[in-house]
Amino acid sequence: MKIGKTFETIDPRTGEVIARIAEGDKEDVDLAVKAARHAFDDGPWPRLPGSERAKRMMKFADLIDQNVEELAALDTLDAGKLFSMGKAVEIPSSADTLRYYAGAADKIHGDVLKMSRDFHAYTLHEPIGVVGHIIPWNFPTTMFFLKVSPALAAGCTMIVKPAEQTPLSALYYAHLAKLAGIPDGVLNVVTGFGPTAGAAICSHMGIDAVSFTGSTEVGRIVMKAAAESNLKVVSLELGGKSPLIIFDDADVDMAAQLALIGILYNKGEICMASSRVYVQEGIYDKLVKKLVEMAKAWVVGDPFDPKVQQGPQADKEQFEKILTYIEHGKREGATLLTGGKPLTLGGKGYYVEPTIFAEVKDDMLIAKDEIFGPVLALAKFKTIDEAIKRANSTRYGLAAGIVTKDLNVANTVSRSLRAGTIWINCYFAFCQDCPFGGYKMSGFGRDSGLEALHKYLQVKSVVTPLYNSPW
Ligand code: TXE
Repeated sequence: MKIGKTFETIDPRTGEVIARIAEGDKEDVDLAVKAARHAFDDGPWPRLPGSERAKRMMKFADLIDQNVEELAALDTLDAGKLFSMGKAVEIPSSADTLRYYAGAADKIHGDVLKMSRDFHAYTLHEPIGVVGHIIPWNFPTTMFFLKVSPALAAGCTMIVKPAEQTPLSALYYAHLAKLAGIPDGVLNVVTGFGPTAGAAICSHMGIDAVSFTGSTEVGRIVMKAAAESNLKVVSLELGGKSPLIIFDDADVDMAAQLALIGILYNKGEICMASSRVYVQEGIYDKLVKKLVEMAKAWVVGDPFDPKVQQGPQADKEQFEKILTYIEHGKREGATLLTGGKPLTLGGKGYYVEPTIFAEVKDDMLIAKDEIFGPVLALAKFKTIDEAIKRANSTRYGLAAGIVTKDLNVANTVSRSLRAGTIWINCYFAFCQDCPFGGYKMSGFGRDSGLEALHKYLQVKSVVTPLYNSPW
């Protein structure tokens, strides 16, 4: 590191500097990889019994629980996330993610194979090696643990690069990992920018796999760098434009609630947001009336205030991107039902009104692009086939929701939608047991669930002839 080189991390409530953070670059990534390589090639971590790795991961989880208020406050300051939600849900559930994978650490095993010739053969599931995790700013804690926990359980060592907008909690987690007895070199955090520190991870010859969450554009760059360096294993969790389909038989209040939470949770900065809502014609007017009423009553403000439901967007760039899309929506002829303006509270901060557009056509930019903000695109449909076709008319495929009381409709539609997660009569029903990731340009590979553990393992076949058998 060039000594003293730092960057500012900004409080999105005010636009003011919170702290100056070490700006890691290629040299720092080299040092981190050296430490991780040594910890993997010669250190105890991959060689410990799974139960021993599990004990330390459990301790790590307990330390998170003991520091929950401070950790939630860091993510609120850095990313504008609701403090109440961080404290009650996101931080504790990340501790549970560690516990979930700790429970799997001593159950990693291969198979004995029934060979068609006279051999005894079995498979070993071995840690993939040194992993680079590149994480975004919208869920600094959740994403950190969705990536780090299965990799720790698998016996990997790693370098984590948090997003430049939200480096604070990741540094705290590195400190807690040390207190939990995770050996030196196993979990390395390098703070810095994408095109420097992030790019150095993707092209590093000493890294065996990279797990990336971020934009589709950068996902392409990551794959290219991996291909042009050492063909490291890549997994990508990218953007989304997820549809929520509400059928005529839905309960109006419940469906409106799901549509609202689906777009406003975490101020719309969530890759699985239900940013396109298709409503069947029979329920359309009632549903839209309810939804608009609820959006108007939604409380935007300081995310430390327990009454507030939506804080500021994570940074100025995202704030401006959202406002630009709102202008596109107006220009393209969608009907603005509510919202559509920035909110400056006391003249400061990156707040955006909950915004609903109706009569959105599938070829409008606000129906096609990921806005990553509190902006909903509503459209009316007549038949199931039309709903399926329009829901699938996107380059993305991360998630989708269906609201209906009819089991046949729910089953038919869920099989027809090309998306990695389908929620029926719920939305964001998320927990660490359930794999999540994308179809199409939303990426590939899964975070969460046992699938994520296997992302950090590789399979070795061991074959030996049976006694006296000719080979
Ligand atoms: O993403 P980037 P940005 C989407 C969302 C958002 C848009 C842009 O639509 O509005 O992307 O956000 C690192 N090599 N998502 O610009 O740049 C970067 O430092 C290696 C969806 O913030 O992709 C950060 O750690 N790494 C998404 C991470 O990539 C690089 C979450 C994400 O930043 C890099 C975030 C490079 N050349 C944004 N350039 C989701 N799927 O949840 C940047 N990075």
